[in-house]
Amino acid sequence: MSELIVTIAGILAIMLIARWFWFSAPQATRAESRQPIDILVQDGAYLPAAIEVPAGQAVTLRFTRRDATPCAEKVLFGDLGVSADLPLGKPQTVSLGPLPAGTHEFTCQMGMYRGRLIASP
Ligand SMILES: [Cu+2]
Repeated sequence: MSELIVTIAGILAIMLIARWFWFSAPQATRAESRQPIDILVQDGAYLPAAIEVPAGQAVTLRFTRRDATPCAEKVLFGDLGVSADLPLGKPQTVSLGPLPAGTHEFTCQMGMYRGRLIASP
C-alpha cells in the first residue's frame, strides 16, 4: 500500500516538474515607451529573451554582452536584415526601424542565443 502511495507521489512530482519546464514559457517583457530596451547577453541567453513592442514604432535596443563566448559577439535580426557587433562589457545600441506586426527573432551567429521581439498592433 505504501509503495503505491510513493509511486503516485513520484508520478505527481514528475508531472509537476515536466509542467514547470515545458509550459512555463518565458514571460515576455513589455516595452512601453521606455527606450532603449536593455538586453543582457549572459550565460548563453538574452535577458529578457522575449520583448513585446508596439508594431509600427521604431525600437531601440541596448545590448550589454557579459559573455566572452566569441559566437555571442554578433547579434542578427534575420528577417529585418539588421546585425550588430556586441563589444564585451560595453553597451551597444541597436536601432531598428518601425517593426511590422509579428514575431521577429534575433540570434547570435550560430543561432544558439535566441530572442524574440513581438510586435503587436
Ligand atoms: Cu552563438
